[in-house]
Amino acid sequence: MFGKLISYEKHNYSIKLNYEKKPIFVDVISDKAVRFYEERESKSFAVEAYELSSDFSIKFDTKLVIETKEIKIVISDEFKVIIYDLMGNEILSDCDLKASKDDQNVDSDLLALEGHKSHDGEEYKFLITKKLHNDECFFGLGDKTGFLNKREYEYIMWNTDDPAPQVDCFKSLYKSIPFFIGHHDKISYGVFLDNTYKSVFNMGTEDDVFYFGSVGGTIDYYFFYGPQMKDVMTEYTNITGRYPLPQIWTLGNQQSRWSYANKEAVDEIVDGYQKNNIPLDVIHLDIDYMEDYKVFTHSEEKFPDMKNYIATLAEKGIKVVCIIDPGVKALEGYNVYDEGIKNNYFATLDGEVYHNAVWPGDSVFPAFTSNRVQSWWANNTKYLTELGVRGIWNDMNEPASFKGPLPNDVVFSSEDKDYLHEEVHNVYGHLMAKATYEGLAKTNKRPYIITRACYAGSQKYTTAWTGDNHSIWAHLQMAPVQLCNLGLSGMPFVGTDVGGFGSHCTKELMARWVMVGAFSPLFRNHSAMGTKYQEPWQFDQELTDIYRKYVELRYQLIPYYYDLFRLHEQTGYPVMRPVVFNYENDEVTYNLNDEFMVGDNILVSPVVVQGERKKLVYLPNDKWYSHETKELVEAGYSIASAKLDECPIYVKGGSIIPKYEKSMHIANNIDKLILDVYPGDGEYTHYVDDKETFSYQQGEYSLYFFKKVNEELTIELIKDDYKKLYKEFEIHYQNKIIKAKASNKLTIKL
Ligand code: MIG
Repeated sequence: MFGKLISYEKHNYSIKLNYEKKPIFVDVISDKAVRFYEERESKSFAVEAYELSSDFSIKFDTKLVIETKEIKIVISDEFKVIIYDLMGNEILSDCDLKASKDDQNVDSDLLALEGHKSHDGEEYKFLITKKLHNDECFFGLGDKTGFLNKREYEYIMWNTDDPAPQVDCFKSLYKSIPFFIGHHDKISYGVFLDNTYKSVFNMGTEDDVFYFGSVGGTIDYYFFYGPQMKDVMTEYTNITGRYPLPQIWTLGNQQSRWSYANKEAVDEIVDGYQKNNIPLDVIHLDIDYMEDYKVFTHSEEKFPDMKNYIATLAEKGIKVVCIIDPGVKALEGYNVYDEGIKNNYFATLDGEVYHNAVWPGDSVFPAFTSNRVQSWWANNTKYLTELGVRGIWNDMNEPASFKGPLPNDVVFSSEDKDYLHEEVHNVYGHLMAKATYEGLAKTNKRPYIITRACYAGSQKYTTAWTGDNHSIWAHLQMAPVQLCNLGLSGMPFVGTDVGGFGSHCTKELMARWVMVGAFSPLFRNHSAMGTKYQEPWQFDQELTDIYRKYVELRYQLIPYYYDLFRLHEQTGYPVMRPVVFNYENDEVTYNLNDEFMVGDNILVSPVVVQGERKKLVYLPNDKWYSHETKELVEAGYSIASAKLDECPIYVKGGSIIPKYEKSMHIANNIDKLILDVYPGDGEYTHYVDDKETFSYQQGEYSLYFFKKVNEELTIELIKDDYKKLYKEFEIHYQNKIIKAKASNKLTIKL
């Protein structure tokens, strides 16, 4: 493909390798991040800009050797790349052994008769084959099904809405995040293939190699060195961006259903929550609030005087989020359609506006690739924000369509080029979220968007949910792993439909799901039309009480979550993470599917199997205390009690966890902060701002530093640019409660 390496040139700090057949470029971005690429045919959708590092050396004879302060890269003929750390460990290396994609000697036509496929049948434009290390594990890759460790599975990046219950053998789901973390010999690294065409990630179904490649576009991939996963996440999100701090209420409990189709239905839900004393912050309106499924309309019949109604809900502490699909009803006289037609905003095929069908029937699709279309869509969101809607839920943006998939050659035009569907399919949801972000940002509040489809870098604009799961145990088992892998793919604000979307939810499943849901960054109960209603009180009193218990716990932990979002914005670390993220030298964690961590301090080991009332818990080597009893629990395996209302939760020794008092809604101003302190020495930085606007980006925030040494806790205000500070601290330590009036520096004897 490339031939011999002949020479190299340096332009600024970008390196061009002249091969016999075609050149390759190498950008050293930091000591740990390097990009390898062919000249691109179009711009990147994920990466906006980066600076080049100048801090590296180059040697060339027949091979080009680049050395940074952390890694050594050897590039030779046929664009063969080997990357070492400075101890000489081989981290990632191209392999001469080629993947055997097409060698399966089977009659695929015959297999197809019974609905089987011999292989995916794609012609890949390039496949990059890497050596698989004996103990290598893979994480990330977006929302793919299956387990935490992706080794020995093959995935296809092609945003897909498949309503069948999603199981391990699914190759594609709604999202395409072509980024993974590899881990072997106690070293972590990351690879990001920035290619939006249909791509394959084969993580070792063929013995000694793994490979990735795409049906179109160009080779363009980044390597990120660890050696720890934390470093990899920081490097990857330096390139693709991070989730900006959310408004704090978005961390609260959210209730949805397809659909609460009128005002009465919504009132019933709000009342139900109130009567049952379960905290709630958000109600979601699914497609039926619209008039004939026309986006940026509402049904005046179902929601009379909607603006006023939303204001009444706001007084009760409830925010409204509305769904918006990309498909625009093709109907003359409907302003969104008319404007789009007049200005050529819609995708075309053979020069005509392209039609397919979605909820509104005959529909057309905005070309979000264009900046003009983005701004138009952004302005359209005003329709909702002026009604008082506080967030937008983007669905069907794979894009999904009822009359067969969009053909590959549908054209999405833009100011710089006409893109074909095959190139921008995987970024359609990403671009829709970007446009929506632009619209919501005009309200001067931090935008809240939830998307189903996305691409690498979508975390700059949006949260995500995992789409149409089912109320089945397999999907509860998948929930933490899927969310953890999304976190390791740069998306920190993610959740599943709590209780499951399709199928009827049982009481026991709901009890177990809320234990996972209450710890998921995005905490929303949602279910499909025709399935059992699954608001907490639809089961029985016992379940209602269990649900309340975990929602209350979530509300107490809100400041801890908010701090983790702040940490994410600074480092790229996920909020909810697999145990391996914090304990990557512990091999047990590589395949630990039924436990997860929230930050560095809290480990949750939920029951995800029907009928279980005991849980086999694994605690990595550290000091752990039961959150419930505060007792010390030995590291390693143990069996915890897990009655229907019990979820084993552990807190690391030395933790200082900030908590709020129980409340029915999340408030922006809080006078009292509780510090839940555990034996051992530790420290913690706590972040406070207005929880709603962008002023923190101008430095308007405060920081507290908590430190525990022996039996003494100090609380110090180390930055005070946000003026509404706490008035009181309440320290919970073992079985003591100590109250203290706030001041700039406090020392408390425990
Ligand atoms: O074809 O808007 O995943 O959450 O309730 C179904 C109706 C369309 C799919 C979403 C789901 C939502 C439903 N939507």
